Amino acid sequence: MRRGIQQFQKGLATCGYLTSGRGSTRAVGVSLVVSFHTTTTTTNTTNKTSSLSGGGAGNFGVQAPGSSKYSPPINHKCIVGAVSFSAAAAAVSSSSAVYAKEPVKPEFLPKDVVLYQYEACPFCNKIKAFLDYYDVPYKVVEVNPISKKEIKWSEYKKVPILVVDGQQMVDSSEIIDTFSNKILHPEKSISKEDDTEENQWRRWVDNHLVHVLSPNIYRSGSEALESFDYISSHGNFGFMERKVAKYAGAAAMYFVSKKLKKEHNIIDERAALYEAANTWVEALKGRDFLGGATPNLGDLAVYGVLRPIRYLTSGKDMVEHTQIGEWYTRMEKAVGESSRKKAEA
Ligand SMILES: N[C@@H](CCC(=O)N[C@@H](CS)C(=O)NCC(=O)O)C(=O)O
Repeated sequence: MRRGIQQFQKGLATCGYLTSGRGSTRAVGVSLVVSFHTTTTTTNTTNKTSSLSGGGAGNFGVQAPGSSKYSPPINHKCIVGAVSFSAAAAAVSSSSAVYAKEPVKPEFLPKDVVLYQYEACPFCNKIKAFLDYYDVPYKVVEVNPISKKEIKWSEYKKVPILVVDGQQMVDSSEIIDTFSNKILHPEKSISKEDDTEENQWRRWVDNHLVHVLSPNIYRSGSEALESFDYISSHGNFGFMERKVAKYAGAAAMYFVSKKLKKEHNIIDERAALYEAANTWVEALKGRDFLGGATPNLGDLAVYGVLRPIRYLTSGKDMVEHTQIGEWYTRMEKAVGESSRKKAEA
């Protein structure tokens, strides 16, 4: 039983936006030991010790692409909130525009696409936004975060994993690179190294935006519970696992998020979220989408990682306190219904 609980708790801390890395938790309720990367935090109801040894889960100091201070997002750290941006609101173009999917040419469509995922994982949602927008039918295998038995066949132990006509693809940005070269422009391969505006913002998503999410969705006890309610009700958990996940996971991640905040010099997590949202709106420069009249991979990446939080308290706050709402609504319309259903029908 105890081993089961330990395994279970380890599973709780697996999602990148739960922990931003590999983690383990021990001893439900009374004490929680959470370790990830090189860092260990021990929390007890009466006693709390932590050793913060760096090796962070992310990179909060990345300047937004286009900003004069922008440099490639590698091992840069600075205080979130340092990026200033003009308050000039991006003029949103007429609401009469019709936003729709961009279906892939049938001859380029793969026959069989299977996504191994956690429903609430931001990286997995990035892939789903891409597949949905390009109307690529796909099946989903929800992975149990504790046993991971659904991906036992793979050496890669994270999600998303996308299997396209039998070929395994891993890492959300790599998957999108490979897959978009295959289905969108098979005649000309585009490298993710190309320093386009689209790629810069895709990197900003991976190196900055995803790391702002955890401190926000676990900001308070009630928000952590709300998040784990969502995660445990959408994930592939056994009956008991689901029950324990909600409370043990919420408690563990509440403490982890405080540590992440410290590690990344975040003073106010909501301010960091609002700033990221406004930075993104500024990047649009008045266009409907980063891609102009239609979304590009930058739009899909931002939309994908924000999708799991949009209707949580943090996502609602973000829309209420920033200008991102109109773009988000356009994205919802453009991406439309999930193409996942088609494969399952
Ligand atoms: N860079 C990867 C990150 C993937 C990732 O961290 N996935 C988390 C779920 S959100 C995971 O599977 N973690 C499992 C683990 O660390 O053991 C990507 O973009 O796909």
